[in-house]
Amino acid sequence: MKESSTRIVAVSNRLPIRLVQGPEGWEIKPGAGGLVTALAPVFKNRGGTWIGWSGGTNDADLAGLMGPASREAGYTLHPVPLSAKEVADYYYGFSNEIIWPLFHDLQTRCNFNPDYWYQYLNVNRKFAEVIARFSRDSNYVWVHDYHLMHIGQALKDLGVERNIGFFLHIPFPPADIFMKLPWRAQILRALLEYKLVGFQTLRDRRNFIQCLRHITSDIKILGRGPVVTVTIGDKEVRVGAFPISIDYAAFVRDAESKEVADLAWYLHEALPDRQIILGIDRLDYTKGIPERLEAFRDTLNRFPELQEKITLVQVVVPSREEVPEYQALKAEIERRVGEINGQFTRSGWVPVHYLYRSLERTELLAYYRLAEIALITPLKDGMNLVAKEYCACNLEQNGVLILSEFAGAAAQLYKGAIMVNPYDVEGVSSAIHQAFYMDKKERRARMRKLREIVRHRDIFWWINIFLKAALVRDLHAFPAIEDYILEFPLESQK
Ligand code: GDG
Repeated sequence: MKESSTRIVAVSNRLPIRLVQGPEGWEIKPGAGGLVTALAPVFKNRGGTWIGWSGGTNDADLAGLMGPASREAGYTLHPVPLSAKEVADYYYGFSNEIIWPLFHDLQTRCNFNPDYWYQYLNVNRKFAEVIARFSRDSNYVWVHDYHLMHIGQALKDLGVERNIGFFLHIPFPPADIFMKLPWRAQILRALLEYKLVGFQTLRDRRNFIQCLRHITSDIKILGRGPVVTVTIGDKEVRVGAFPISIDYAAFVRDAESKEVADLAWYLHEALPDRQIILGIDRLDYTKGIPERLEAFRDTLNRFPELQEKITLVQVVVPSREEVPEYQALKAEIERRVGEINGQFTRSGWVPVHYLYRSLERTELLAYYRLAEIALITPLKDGMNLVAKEYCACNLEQNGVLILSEFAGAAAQLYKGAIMVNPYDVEGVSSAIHQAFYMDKKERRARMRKLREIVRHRDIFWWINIFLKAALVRDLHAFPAIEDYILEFPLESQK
């Protein structure tokens, strides 16, 4: 199979589109996620197909819209129709009440309901049927993320042979956590039905291989470096670490625009003589928002001289709002914001500016440009693209990135960022203090380093290395160990 000309079939839980209710019924608009933006030009060049759920539960309404939407996108879209019950048990249930918390090391939040598992199998089989129908054996089928770990197995059960690879966007947990999953062996065996399994970091890959050792002793690892070959019996699977990234050039270009520059100036003018600390997260308990607010409160208590000199702008993007756990998290965040502002606000200074909404791209980039400090402290995160986007947009190179040790991005960015344990309230607050007083020279040196890494290892590089690992016959042709697979050394060296 040739790398450059192989037609790709991308498969993800959601199609890269948004459904919008227009005056004459549903309208389809292009999606805006990083993966869509990255894959779209590649697909346009070599042709491609995207398979996924439309986001609705009445696909009959959409049937006539997919053709025009595909023509507009430049690649073909095929929806996998799902009923409300399937969405409830496969998506909200198995994916988001079991795999999401478990893979972020939060096993006490898991609801191991067996019905969810059966529905997960059922929906993965439905995806496999659509793949079987709309792909050929000369295609490369690239499956994305934790909702669809069983597709390789489902295709095999259907007797369909494809060159198929999988990329996990979230972390893979250590064995003592993963082994709590009642369906652990089935999931591991299903993942071995892919020809390539990709993770964000070496840490995730090591966890995966350790879990495999729990279900079999007949395992060999061949090779070294970012991609290795795992053999189990007569099965051979490539397993690699491929840190996802952003379209660096597009972020720089847009951040340079007059619109973004003007808005950044205007927003900062409203908060003169202060350093702005920025937090941007989807509403999710993995992002460590309450812990971060505690650290900010601690900063104001322990370093009172910083009062009126720092402002935390915390953007929380609404997500999974119909789930009670997320409603409770929102209430908790709002309670803490209220307490901090109640305690510290002075005339002309409100310590926390809290925005509960999604920002337009221009506004998002303006905040990235203007913030002197980015405070990115997830409890655990596959990668965290916000960290990379902040660096790309920091054109003046005067920003400081404070980053969680438990974000996948730590492996690449730890040398330029101030690294923190998000559970360590005083550690994070000391990092804020350090960032506040960091001089221009050090800021510039660190930010340069960070931007260089993100520029060099952008989203196009990511697509290329994944496809190379999937399609080269001989892994010796694969690049040797390079900076991108460095691991964050937890205690030894910071
Ligand atoms: C999963 C993994 C992994 C955020 N707020 C706004 C907005 N965003 C955009 C950001 C960024 C994206 O959303 C968030 O990406 P993250 O990587 O931070 O997080 P997840 O959504 O949890 O994604 C993660 C990722 O997959 C990719 O593999 O990095 O670890 O959990 O691109 O810019 N965009 C706009 N307005 C906002 O208010 N327009």
